[in-house]
Amino acid sequence: MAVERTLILVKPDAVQRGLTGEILSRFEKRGLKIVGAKFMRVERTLAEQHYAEHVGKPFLPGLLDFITSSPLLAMVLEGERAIELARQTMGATDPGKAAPGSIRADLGLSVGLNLVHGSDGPESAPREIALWFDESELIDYKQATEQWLIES
Ligand code: DAT
Ligand code: MG
Repeated sequence: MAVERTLILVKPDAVQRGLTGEILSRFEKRGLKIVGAKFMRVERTLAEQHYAEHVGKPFLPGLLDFITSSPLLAMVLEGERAIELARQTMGATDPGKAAPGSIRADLGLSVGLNLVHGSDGPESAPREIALWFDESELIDYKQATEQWLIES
């Protein structure tokens, strides 16, 4: 099976409600590893690029206002089938329709306040990761471990 990387955003509603650790923990418990993370207030231009696929949709202006309103935690997670696994762990966009046990079903309040973003496929994941992170901000676990073993 293929090891993949996916972009996860713990959105401002999750941060404000004190759910950052709970959400990160759920991804970690499913075996996904953190290869990059930053806590940041998002610039409007980055938010527009990130949500470019939604241009023309009525909810986009509100979504951009919300995502830029206060800091969020942006992360790159890695693992076998990470993209699909993360989407499953998050649950469907609408918390009311998300599978029980998923982050959005258990903790989400509404379609707009659904706590988390995750890349939706093999095309969007690398595009989104490149938007949010420089390659130098990401860990290569294999190389890092080997280097440590050599130096210790
Ligand atoms: P997802 O975040 O599950 O990939 P999406 O890409 O369709 O969902 O939409 C991006 C975000 O936009 C979503 O997490 C919340 C918001 N959104 C989507 N549809 C919406 C709607 N009908 N009303 C309000 N916000 C919406
Ligand atoms: Mg999406």
